[in-house]
Amino acid sequence: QNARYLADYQPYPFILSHTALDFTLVPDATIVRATLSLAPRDAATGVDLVLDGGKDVQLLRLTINGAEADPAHVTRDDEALTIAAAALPSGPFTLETEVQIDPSANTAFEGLYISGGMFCTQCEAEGFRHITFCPDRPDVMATFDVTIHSDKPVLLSNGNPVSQTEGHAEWHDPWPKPAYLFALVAGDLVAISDSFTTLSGRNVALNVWVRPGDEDRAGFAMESLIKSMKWDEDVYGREYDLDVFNIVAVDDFNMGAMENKGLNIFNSKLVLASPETATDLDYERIEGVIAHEYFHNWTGNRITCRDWFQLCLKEGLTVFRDQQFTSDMRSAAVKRIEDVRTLRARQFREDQGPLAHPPRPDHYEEINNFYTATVYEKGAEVIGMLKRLVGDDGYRAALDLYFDRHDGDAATIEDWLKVFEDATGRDLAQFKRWYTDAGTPRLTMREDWAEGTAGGTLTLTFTQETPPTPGQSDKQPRVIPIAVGLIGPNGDEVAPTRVLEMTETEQSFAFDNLGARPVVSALRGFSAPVVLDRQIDDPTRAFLLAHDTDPFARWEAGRDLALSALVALSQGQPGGDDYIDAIGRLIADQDADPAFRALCLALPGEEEVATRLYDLGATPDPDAIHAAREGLARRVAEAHQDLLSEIYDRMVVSGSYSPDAEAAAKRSLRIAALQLLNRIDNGERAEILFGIAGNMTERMAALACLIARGRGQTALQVLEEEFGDNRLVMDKWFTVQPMAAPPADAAAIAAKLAKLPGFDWKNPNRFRALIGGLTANHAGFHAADGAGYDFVADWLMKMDKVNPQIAARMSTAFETWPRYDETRRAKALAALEQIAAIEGLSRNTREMVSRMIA
Ligand code: HT7
Ligand code: ZN
Repeated sequence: QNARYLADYQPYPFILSHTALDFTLVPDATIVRATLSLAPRDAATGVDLVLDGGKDVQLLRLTINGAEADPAHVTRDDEALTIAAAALPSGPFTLETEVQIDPSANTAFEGLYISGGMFCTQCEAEGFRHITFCPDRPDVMATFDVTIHSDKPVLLSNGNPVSQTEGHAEWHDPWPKPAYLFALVAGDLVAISDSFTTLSGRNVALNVWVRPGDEDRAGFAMESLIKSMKWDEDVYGREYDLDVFNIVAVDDFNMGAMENKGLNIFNSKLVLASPETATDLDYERIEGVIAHEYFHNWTGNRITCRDWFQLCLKEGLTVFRDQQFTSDMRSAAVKRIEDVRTLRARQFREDQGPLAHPPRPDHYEEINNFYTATVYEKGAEVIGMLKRLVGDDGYRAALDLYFDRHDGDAATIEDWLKVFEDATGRDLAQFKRWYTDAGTPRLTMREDWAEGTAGGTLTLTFTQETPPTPGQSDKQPRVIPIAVGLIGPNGDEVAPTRVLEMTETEQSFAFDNLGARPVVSALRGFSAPVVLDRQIDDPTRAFLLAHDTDPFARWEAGRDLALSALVALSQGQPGGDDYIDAIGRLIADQDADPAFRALCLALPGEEEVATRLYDLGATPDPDAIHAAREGLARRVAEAHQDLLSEIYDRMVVSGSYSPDAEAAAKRSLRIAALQLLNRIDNGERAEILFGIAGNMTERMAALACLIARGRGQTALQVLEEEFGDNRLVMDKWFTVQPMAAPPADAAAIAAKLAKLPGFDWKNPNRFRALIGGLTANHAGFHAADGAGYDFVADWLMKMDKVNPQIAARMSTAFETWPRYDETRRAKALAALEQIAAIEGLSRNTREMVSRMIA
């Protein structure tokens, strides 16, 4: 009922040209003096000046043009400070405030807070209003001067350093920016430093700041930063624009990282890495997120969003750019498959449930609830489709125009689409539905083969339909690029990839002169974020797995084969023989990329099987799915024991550890083999590997295998003794136990771990580690007795009082509850209703829970 609407947008009635801030940092009594240079946007209209400011900001003094404001003209509520129009000059004026805040009491980690003795900030989306009074909206942009007084040795803010003396630092940011990009850090930090010479020859000082003792784990982050800076110049022609770029690692952080201008703040798990403490996946994520935040300097900072409804303008585009970067740094085929897996697991799940919303929502209650897979990952997919439709040259021309036309702007999705229209001459009115409509389109493909005509004609007829989503019952057809190739009966490609542009509800496309009936390789490269339904049998899937030239479509064929087996088995029917045969041929194919083979060897997760069953109109039974998956994995291991053992023995990476793609690919194949063999060797290989592995990738994989076999205790103890004081490793220790446990034990294990003194639950990483570990165990979280639901609900209620953002985000574990059987549904609903009934529940969690039970 407190929703904000896109349709209500009005520009801010004042122009803020400059913000000067002066901080005297004291943990429980920080003083902030702000000087805002303001002018009415339209001198004729006398409107009140409304400044955002939370109730945690205590106003000490307020002056306008140096004169104390008359209290009769100043009103205050929990969210804002209002100065009556009568008290405001008709031309430009200076407004000064002095406020007091208490960073030591800030457990929500929004605004200025303390992490491990270090002062730091998080202002996106609306955190700046917890620091001082201001127009806290992205379309109000100003240059900044910041002065910091503190006894901490390192004092950082945005922009370029102006002066640094003991206890005092001054920073100037010449680039106008919204308040959400403001940042300040003060702490006992050390830097690893380097430099970068830009395209036009400017020298930029680079620093990665960490706690003393962590320096030897920051090198990979620095390497990743340098690669990102170079890539953005090479691929997008974008140059960095300040004299210094600082990255700071902090332990308490609500999300992954934040792109504050010139001063990126990172969750320490996305900065710190060494072979002994970080996995290959950690390294890949660090590289990707460092790139993502760096790329925001242009797509987010130089061009920002007009309002938060436009969030996907910066996030979708920046995710798309970081995906391109990773494809260039590593294997493009593997990256595409990984991205599609993430999209389906997170965004399709969102689109199919009560939390579905368009990439550009038109209303929200709490913007922090809209940093979602739909805004980020689907936002990126939509850009991928645009690029596919306009071609690489059209995309480059449109992006060049976007940077030229909108540099310094707070832009909208309409602005974004207009540059594509202007640069390519294409009408994107229908394409816009991808931004405004929620839901995943279902595409049905029918094949008609006519032998005599034109030397053999195959006609593909597609129909599209998007199921209703909350608030959107009727959906119009969208433009869907469908990449199709054809494979002849002998396995040769007879028609290379062609992108069919579907614009109608039903549409046919013909392929002539084919001679013999080919097999269709459809939706190559996952050319559109849709669910494709087609009549296809297992032998044809196996054929595509063996012959398709498109790596995504090839992997997809194997995955479909596995899913069809798991669906049958979980419903008590026979299945899996075709899969086992086909996967045997693939494992034996020494020429295939090890990372690709590893992806094909990993069976679909239990939640994925549940989704497929639900798509087919069945009610998923988590226990039956678990048993089916375990059974199939065991049969694969038994059938291919020799091949798998050979892979396991051969895929050893010699020499010292390197996180590069090639070495990581070998390890991933070795681990995929281990995970299958673990079903028949009772954890013997895993035990040996855990003891001898010199890297965390193999140790964690081995540990998970041991836990799954009920013999993880010794290894867990060893890890704890070795790394008890390493937060990031201990997070893994907390996650893996409920995640890899047999489902029946998972909730009890999580409950036991929650009682340990090491469960520092106010730390977002530790909370996510344990609660997320349980919710990642599909049959464990959805245990029929409701123990998983109750445990998670109890902790969400506790966390909500301390950190609403984290509670609200983690509540999405419940978003699939309507899929399950009546008993589970009743238990999940009871848990959600218990949360909803809490008095004083945060706006964040209230919005999420009420959408889930609506
Ligand atoms: N733009 C940032 C999003 C963000 C955030 C980051 C950290 C803590 C709270 C936050 N709220 C929103 C990160 C990004 O997507 O790049
Ligand atoms: Zn981002």
